[in-house]
Amino acid sequence: MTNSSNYNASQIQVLEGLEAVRKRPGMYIGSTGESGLHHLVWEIVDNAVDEALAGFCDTIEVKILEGNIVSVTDNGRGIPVDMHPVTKKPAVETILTVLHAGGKFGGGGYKVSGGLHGVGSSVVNALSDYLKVIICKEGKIYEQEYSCGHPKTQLIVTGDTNASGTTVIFRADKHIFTESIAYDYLILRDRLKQLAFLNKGLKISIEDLREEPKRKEEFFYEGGIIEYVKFLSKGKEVINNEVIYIDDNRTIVDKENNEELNIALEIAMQYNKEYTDKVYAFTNNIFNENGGTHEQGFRTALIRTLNNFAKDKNLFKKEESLNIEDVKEGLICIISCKHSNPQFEGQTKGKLGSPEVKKITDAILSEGLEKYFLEHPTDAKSIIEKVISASHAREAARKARDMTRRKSPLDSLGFASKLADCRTKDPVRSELYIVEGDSAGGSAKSGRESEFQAILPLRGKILNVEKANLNRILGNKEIISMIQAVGTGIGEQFNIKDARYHKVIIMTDADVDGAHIRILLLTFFFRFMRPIIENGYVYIAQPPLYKISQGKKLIYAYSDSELEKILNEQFEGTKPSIQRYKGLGEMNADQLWDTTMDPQFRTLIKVTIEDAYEADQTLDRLMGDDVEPRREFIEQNARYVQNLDI
Ligand code: TTJ
Repeated sequence: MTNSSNYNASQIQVLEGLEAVRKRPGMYIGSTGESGLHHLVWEIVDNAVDEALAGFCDTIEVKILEGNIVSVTDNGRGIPVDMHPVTKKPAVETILTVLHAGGKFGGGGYKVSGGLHGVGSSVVNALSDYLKVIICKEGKIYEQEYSCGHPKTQLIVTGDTNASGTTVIFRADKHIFTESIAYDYLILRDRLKQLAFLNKGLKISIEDLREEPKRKEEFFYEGGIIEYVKFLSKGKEVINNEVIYIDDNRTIVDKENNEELNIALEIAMQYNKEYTDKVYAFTNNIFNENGGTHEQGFRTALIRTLNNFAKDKNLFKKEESLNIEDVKEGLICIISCKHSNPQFEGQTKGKLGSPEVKKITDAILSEGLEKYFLEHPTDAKSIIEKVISASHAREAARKARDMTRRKSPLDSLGFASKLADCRTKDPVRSELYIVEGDSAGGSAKSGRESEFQAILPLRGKILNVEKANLNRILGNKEIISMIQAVGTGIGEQFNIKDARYHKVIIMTDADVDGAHIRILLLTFFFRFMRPIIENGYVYIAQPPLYKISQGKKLIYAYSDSELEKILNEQFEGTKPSIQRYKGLGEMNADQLWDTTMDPQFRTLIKVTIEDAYEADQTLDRLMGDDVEPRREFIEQNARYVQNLDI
């Protein structure tokens, strides 16, 4: 009969299709390593997520069973089981055995998430030495088993049920995944959690039953990407308390293809006080690592809206304007686009190419942001202040860079740097002491080991400038000398390889001015040379507070409590002379060497990034208009204060 020969023909085609997958698995899942193995799970999960996106399912359960068998269950409508008129096979069997067949079955209701995604269940079947599908639908339970893509049983009814949904259970073929078929719980967990963030209201659970202790986590976010942003902002000081959330959608007709395009957009964003940004764009739940048209539309709209707002409110000084760097500083943002037919650039879906999305995102964001600013004036003010201050800092950095870029480090600025350099040119051994005051600088120069210790004296004057902002700090000769001495450059031009010293040691007086200089320097390093802190190159010297002497006996104390201890333990019953150092300048060269500079005996405190961040925050408060923070600062440092002349 012609029927049976037809059957054979299509069967052969099917076999060829899935054989191709087994021959070149990399073509379909990228690799047969760890990434490809986990890709199998994503191919199956994507089908369930599609059913959720279509509005028919709200729960997905993923289990890793003993032997690295994976089970994925949804509570959707169930894959169709009706006979396909041409292949004379149930739709589900066709979906699981014919390459790329997914989208063509199920009567048009079958939406495909990321373009090729969602049609890969036959690929998973081909690469699994065991696969079982269980469908609960219209009162019945259906089951079918496969091996390496071939049906091992017919689709059979195994019972009755009131439930509906689909379960796929599979084991990756170890002859294909020769490296390993063991799943990494954390890889699966992180992506499933992300999927839950990206699809609000969808419950996704993951359970690892392979060995003790068994693990189970459930993800469910009513707020969706709002909660994603909160999650990414955890532990950071936020600027707008409430996450800004904008969502809207458009239907347009693509005239070229005479096709209707549905585009839904969600944006959630929040600023924090840090300097880096996290702006992540997704299309149909796929992360677009290289952004694309949604991200471009977002950027132009964000820059334009914030500029307009600042102009309207007269917040710009002269010819100021904000650029992308300014408006992105400290921003955490999720852009999630759901598109009925997205186009990507390149093979990997790393970049959304669909041109219409740029305009749509631009329109939706600017509209939404303007509305938000009207309704949340306090947050709007905080945000605009933040981006303007980011812009000022960048402008200051640019000016400083221009100055430091000139050729001769010594006299190009019309002044000679006071740097007394060390002789060695080996940065690993070299130390730069940044010393407060000319007189201490003098002692340090005479006392140092000039082979590897360089001295840069700074004048204390900058510190009495109450409202020294970074602009002025960077206009300061001493700071410029310091940038030149360190050698790395600053800001975007910074290069750690150019560091001339692997120890940059801040040596200031133990008083309020000294504390202030230290904060200023740390803030400067934090903002413009952060990697030298991160690399552990910045230190704080610990000069002594007291000299205690009696006859030939001489001991230094570095704190009040230490003084007390020394007096009690070493000078009991005597009356030694106690000198309190008001500043480094009171020490002679030998004393400074012995107490603070001699690598054998000195104490250096390595500055952590947290210290520097703290300093940065303190400086912000000190530079503001409030008197209170300055008073607090002085009080906190009062133990160092000799002459309170502020
Ligand atoms: C197709 O259109 C008619 C109603 O059912 C639609 C469908 O296929 N739904 C569907 C597929 N829900 N869940 C799946 C699915 C779930 C898993 C876990 C694995 C696979 C391959 C599909």
